[in-house]
Amino acid sequence: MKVALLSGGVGGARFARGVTAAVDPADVTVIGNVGDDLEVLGMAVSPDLDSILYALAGLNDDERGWGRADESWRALETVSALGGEDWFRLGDRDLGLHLVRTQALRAGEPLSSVTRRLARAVGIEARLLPATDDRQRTWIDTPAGSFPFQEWFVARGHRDDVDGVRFEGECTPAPGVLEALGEADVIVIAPSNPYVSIWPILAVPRIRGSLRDREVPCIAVSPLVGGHAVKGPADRMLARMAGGTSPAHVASCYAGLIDALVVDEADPRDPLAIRAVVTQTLMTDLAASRRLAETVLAAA
Ligand code: FO1
Repeated sequence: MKVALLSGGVGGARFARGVTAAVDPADVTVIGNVGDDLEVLGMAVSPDLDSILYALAGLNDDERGWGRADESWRALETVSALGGEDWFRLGDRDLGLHLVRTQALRAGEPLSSVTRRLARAVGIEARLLPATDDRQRTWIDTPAGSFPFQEWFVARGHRDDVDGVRFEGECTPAPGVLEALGEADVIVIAPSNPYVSIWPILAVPRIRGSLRDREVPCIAVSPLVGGHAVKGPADRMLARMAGGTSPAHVASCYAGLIDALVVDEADPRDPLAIRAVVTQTLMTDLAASRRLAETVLAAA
């Protein structure tokens, strides 16, 4: 079964790992969000692609949810001591990846090509693609002003309420993205924050068009458990921007694009305009991620 998975960072990366355990990884294409990419200390950082890459390679830090396991922070200590930019924490091992990517991008290599090389180098069998090779940046509109995504998320600790989300950049899909969506037997939207992880992918017009015109099922997994985000601000954003945190509110983020929504047993069983699949969605370990992926794929 060929799977095309749209994914953000932490939750999406965990789910992606489950999908590659549930089916042949060679049949999986993960299309990652790049709206939260940023430049730190002159380096090009793609946090969501990296979370997925580290998770698929088994190199991720499970507790933190981002970055690498067995990380050290010596370079960052030096940066801090020298009064450098240290609000976005890059670990020593992580830095190595950013150096390689930044050099390649500066030499003119597209992000999708560098990502393919990095994924191969860490032994990933699945295909990992950025949604676009173009520069895309997510902006968050709040009562305190508009902020680039990571400034709101990390520097301000996502404390500001969100009035709106915007995506800067006119983007076309990265090579392979439309093909993966066209060849898939099922398209899956990972349990990621709809607004800041999945919407940037859907903001690429031809990706949205491909989902709208799909001939195969598209199934989204809700990132909420009992109306609460496992991590991050998705519940607050849904309450404010969609008017609530029920499965219907989550589904409204993907109107016209999905055929089913996978929701947790702890969520209300209100009738949905689309099919609801009820299961345990909390991914406490790899076995739980795999079980969730199997349930999602069986629902296709
Ligand atoms: N998240 C934080 O909350 N604080 C950080 O300092 C931080 C650094 C970081 C470095 C590399 C990386 O790949 C991710 C990092 N993240 C950090 C996570 C990231 O900001 C978010 O999880 C995603 O952008 C949202 O999906």
